[in-house]
Amino acid sequence: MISDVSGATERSMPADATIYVAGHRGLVGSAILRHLQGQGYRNLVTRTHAELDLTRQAAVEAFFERERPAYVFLAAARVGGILANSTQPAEFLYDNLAIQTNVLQAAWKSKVQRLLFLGSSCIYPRNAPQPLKEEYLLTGELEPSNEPYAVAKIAGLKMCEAYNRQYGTQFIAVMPTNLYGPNDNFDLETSHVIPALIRKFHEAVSKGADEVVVWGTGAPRREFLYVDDLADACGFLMNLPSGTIDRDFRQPNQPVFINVGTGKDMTIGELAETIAAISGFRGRIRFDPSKPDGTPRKILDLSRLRALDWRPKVPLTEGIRKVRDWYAGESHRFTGKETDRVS
Ligand code: GFB
Repeated sequence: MISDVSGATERSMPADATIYVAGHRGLVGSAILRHLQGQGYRNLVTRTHAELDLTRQAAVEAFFERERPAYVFLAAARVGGILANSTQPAEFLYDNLAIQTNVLQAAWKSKVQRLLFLGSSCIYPRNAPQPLKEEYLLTGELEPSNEPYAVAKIAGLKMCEAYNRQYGTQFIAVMPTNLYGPNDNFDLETSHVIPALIRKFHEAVSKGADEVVVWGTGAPRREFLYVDDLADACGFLMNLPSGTIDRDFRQPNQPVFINVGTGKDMTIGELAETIAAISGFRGRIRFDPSKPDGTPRKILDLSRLRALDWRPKVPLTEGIRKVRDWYAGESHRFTGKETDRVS
């Protein structure tokens, strides 16, 4: 291990290590990039989608051969909210399987020292006991509204396990709860609930509308994590001494993944009221039960992460205010319909 820039704490990734952040323009990748820059890392490698299409195997292998990153954060993915997941099952499977297969294989071949794969809390069975422990993986049926995405992410973390066991790689994975933050997708058809509601309430206030429609019944419960907290957890986990969470990674059935969340959840109805209050909206909130609710509850068990002494810092209302302010500054960009993207 090498000391960090200030020399204050020890960490595994040296300040001059070559670190590739895949998906650096997306919600998660951009937060990881900000975090690493803030920590003094100065050899960060990024490629836009136009520069490197991660679904093309030859291009990915050539990139890894040329750049030889020592560390990789794999945050590139096809992502979206409940509607995008159910209307584009082919893209959610194909893009995610292709991206992660190509990157993990190239990372192994080019001898990457450690890789962190981003999963999702939707990998857990729909009816698993709550809070969701890592060991509940593959103990029951998945939530149908995002089964293709979940299957791809489960394949990704199983690939991490398989490569670790067979080839001795150090691939770890995090399963974050629902995320929100700047640089999110604010398209009303394809986004997740927080950006959608920030946009809906912002537009209602600017236009003087007296009603905002919220999908579903308002009863499902979700846990929300500010993306900078996730980025902090990712940096923290990548810097753990080898063996801390991957001690048993060569043994069958030992999870290489770890949940990241806040341990607190709320109903979608409560979330809508919170965002309405922050936005200064005083009209009516109408629920539209013709839209899907998705999984009834999804709260993560954080025992493994807490045992490592990591905690999130940004309270929900503070995080929502930050995103609302960011969106207000950028809202001119979101007036039309955004196209879906792999970020
Ligand atoms: O965030 P969301 O799209 O994804 O929806 P999931 C969460 C809840 O918010 C659902 C409700 O019950 C939605 O019906 N909701 C209310 C809305 N109004 C809106 C709205 O205007 N837009 C959206 N999008 N939702 C995703 C998975 O599930 O969670 C992904 O589809 C991924 O694969 C992600 O795992 C973390 O929490 O239901």
